[in-house]
Amino acid sequence: MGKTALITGITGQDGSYLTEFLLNKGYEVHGIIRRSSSFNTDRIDYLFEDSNIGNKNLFLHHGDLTDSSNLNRIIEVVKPDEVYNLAAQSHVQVSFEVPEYTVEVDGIGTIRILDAIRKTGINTKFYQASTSELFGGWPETEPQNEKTPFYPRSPYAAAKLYAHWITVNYREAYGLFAVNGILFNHESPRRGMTFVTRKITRAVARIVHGMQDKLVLGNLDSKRDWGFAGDYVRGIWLILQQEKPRDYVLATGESHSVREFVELAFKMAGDIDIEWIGQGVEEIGIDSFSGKTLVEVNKRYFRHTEVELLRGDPSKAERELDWNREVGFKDLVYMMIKADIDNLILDY
Ligand code: NDP
Ligand code: GDR
Repeated sequence: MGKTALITGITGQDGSYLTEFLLNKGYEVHGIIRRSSSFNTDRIDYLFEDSNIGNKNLFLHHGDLTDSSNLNRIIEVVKPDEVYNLAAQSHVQVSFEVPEYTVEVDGIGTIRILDAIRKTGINTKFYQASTSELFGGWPETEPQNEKTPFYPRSPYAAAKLYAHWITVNYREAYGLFAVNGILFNHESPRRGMTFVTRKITRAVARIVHGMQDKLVLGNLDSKRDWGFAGDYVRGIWLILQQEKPRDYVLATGESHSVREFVELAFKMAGDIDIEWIGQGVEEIGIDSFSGKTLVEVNKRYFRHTEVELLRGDPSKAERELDWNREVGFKDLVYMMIKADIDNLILDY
């Protein structure tokens, strides 16, 4: 008999990759989706279209992390061997606008699931989607690892900090197999369009094809450790396969600025060299050949408190999980820009 997994956030970027990964491993996968006035299963629809999977090994349940009644019921009915808690209001900037909702979902939502597991007494392993945002991105702390002190810099990170520690607490207090994966940024062609990488690749594809004039961004100098989501869901699964419940950092160990990402995307999509002129909100990026302005800065995308520099140290995961990322930075940018160009051609 294969194992049964329950995934919250199955309709998100990571949820879709993890579902595909687990189905390929022979799991029966159950996912929790929110009721929505429009379809919200785009990222996993292709799995249902596969006649070997659809309606056989993949099942969806309506629910919400703000409602413990459904979580208790679903956990009782599904009796999962593994629970992956990926659901979240995951946008850092948006968390400044909806701080209370963010903690309700990302913080309290986590205890709702943990407590449902504890009360039902089901023997299951629990994975919590923890984040590099917990570190705060202070340059003197890089590369950040499992021992780096936390310093959350947003309502999102503060909510995730609670979720992180309550996961540790339920492990220690009740002996649950409950673990955190402290994941650095991971991206893909399925990344939400308002996160900076996808915002860039989508806009650059459109600009190069004459469908958009410019790309408007916030802080060009923040640095992130960007990996590929497909590599990270493999790491997530490995974390739950260990004998002992332990928390792990997953990262590439490399860091690049938003500015570098923009330059590479334009180069790959249209052989365009970007030249930067001016400073702060006055800074623009021009096509060095035509002189046309292609990038502008607008302070509305600046964060109240910024996480300046993230670069992770994945050596514990490499050593103990035998995990390594396969996709490097340039391949990731290429994969995303190519997919966005292909999407335009398909739409056309
Ligand atoms: P996404 O934003 O792509 O997906 C979030 C998922 O959560 C969606 O399925 C969304 O549903 C669901 N969701 C949101 N609110 C609720 C709610 N109230 N009840 C139930 N479900 C809800 O995130 P990612 O896939 O990128 O990330 C997965 C997890 O990993 C998140 O917890 C994120 O914070 C964390 N993380 C992500 C990193 C990254 O770089 N991607 C790095 C570190 C941590 P819907 O589709 O209906 O909106
Ligand atoms: P992040 O991702 O905040 O790291 O959180 P995001 O892509 O939103 O921002 C990365 C950096 O880019 C800067 N930036 C912009 N960001 C956005 N979204 N839009 C812009 O126009 C823009 N211009 C510059 C930001 O200031 C920031 O420094 C992601 C999410 O997936 C979290 O859920 C996850 O926990 C962390 O990664 C690890």
